[in-house]
Amino acid sequence: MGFKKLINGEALLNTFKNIQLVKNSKKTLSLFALLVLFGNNLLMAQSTGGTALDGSTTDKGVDWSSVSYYLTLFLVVCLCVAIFGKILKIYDLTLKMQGKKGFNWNNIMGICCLIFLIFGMYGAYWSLTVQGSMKLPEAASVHGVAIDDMFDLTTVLTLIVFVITQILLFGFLFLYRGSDKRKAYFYPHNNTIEKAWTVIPAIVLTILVVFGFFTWQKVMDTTPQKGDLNIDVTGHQFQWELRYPGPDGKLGAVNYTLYTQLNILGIDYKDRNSFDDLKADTMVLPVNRVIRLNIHAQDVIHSVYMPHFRVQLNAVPGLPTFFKFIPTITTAEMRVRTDNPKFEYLLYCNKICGTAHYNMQRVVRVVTEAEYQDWIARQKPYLTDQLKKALKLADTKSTTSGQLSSNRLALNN
Ligand SMILES: [Cu+2]
Repeated sequence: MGFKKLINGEALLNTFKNIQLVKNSKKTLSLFALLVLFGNNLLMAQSTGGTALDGSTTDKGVDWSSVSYYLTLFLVVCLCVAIFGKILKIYDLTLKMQGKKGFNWNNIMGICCLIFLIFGMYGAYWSLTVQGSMKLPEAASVHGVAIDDMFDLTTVLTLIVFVITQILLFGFLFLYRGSDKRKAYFYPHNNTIEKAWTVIPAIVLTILVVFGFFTWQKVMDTTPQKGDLNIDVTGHQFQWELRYPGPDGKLGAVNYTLYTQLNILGIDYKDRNSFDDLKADTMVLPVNRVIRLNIHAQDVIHSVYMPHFRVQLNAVPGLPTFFKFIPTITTAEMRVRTDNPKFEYLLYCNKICGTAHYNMQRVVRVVTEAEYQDWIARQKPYLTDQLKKALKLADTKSTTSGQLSSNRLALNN
C-alpha cells in the first residue's frame, strides 16, 4: 500500500504537506516562546514591596521601564551581531572574488574563544564579588553555621573545577585551532584518563553527599525534648498566626474542623492545655534555647522561611510539620554586626500561595531569656471572653499556676 502511494506520488505530497505543517508550527512555537519569555520578564520584574531582608521597606509596582529596556537591548544586540556577521561574510566573499586570500576563520574563532574565556572569567569574578556581597549575614542559628560550611565547601570545590575546566576548554580551543601547518593527532581512547576523571569526581561527590547526609540528619532531628519551647506557626492566606504555650508550658490540641471566625486556629478547648495558650503578633525567641516550630496550614501549601536562621519547611494542610533550631544571635547583637539599627529577623512565606503572598511575613525578634519572660507575661490568651461566650464555656478563669479547676468547667460542644 505504502509502495503504491509512493508510486502515484501521494506519499510525496503528504510529506510536503507535513514539512509545511512543521514549518508553520515552528513559527507558532517561536512566537509562543517569545511571549513566554516576555511574560516571565514581566513577572520577575515585579518588585516584591514590603520589608526586605535588611529591614528596609520598598513599595514598587511593575517596573515597566526596566523590562522594555532590557528586552530592547537584547534585540538590538542580536541585530548588531547579525549585521556584523553578514558584513564580514560579504567582505570575505569580495576578497575571494578579487582572487585574494579570504579571512582565516580558524584564527577568528580561536580569538573569539580566548575573548569568551577572559570575559567569562571576569563575569564569574564579578558575580562572586558584587553579587556575592549581597548574600545573607552570618547564620544566626547553630545548624545554620553547619549549612553555611557545607555551602562554602561545595562552592570552593566546584569553583576550582570550574576555573580549571574552563581554562583548559577555551585555552585548548585557542592554542590548537585549525591550521594548515599541523595535522590533528588521532587519540580516541585512554583508559588511565577515563579512570581518573571517573574516580576523582566520584570520591569528591561521595564526600559531599556523606557530609550533607550527616548534616541533614542533625538538622532534621525533631524529637520532642523537655525544655523545648513549642511554638505553633499556622499559615493561611495571607498571614502567619503564632501560638505560644501559657504558664503550663504546653500547647493545647488543634482540630481544623473546629475553625470558626472567632476560633481561627480551630483550637480544641476540650483539651485543658488550650485555655492558657497565648496569641502573639511578633515571634519572640529566647536566645540559645531550643525552639520547636509546629507548622500548620489551613488552606493551601505555605512555607515557613526564616533565611537568617537558615530555616525553611513547608506548611501543608492536614500534615503538621516540625522544625527545631537554636537561635544564637540576638536582634540587638545582629543590629551591631550588620551596622543596621533597623535590622529585623523575618518570617516569610516561601511558597507562592496567592496574590498577597509577597507580604506574608512576621517580625522575629531574638532576645535574652529575661526579656523573653517579660514579653511572654504581657501576651493575651487566644481564649477571649467573646470566644468563651461563643463556645458556651463557663467561667474559665485560670488559677495563678495556670491550671483550671475542672469542676467549674462546663463544655457544651
Ligand atoms: Cu503563603
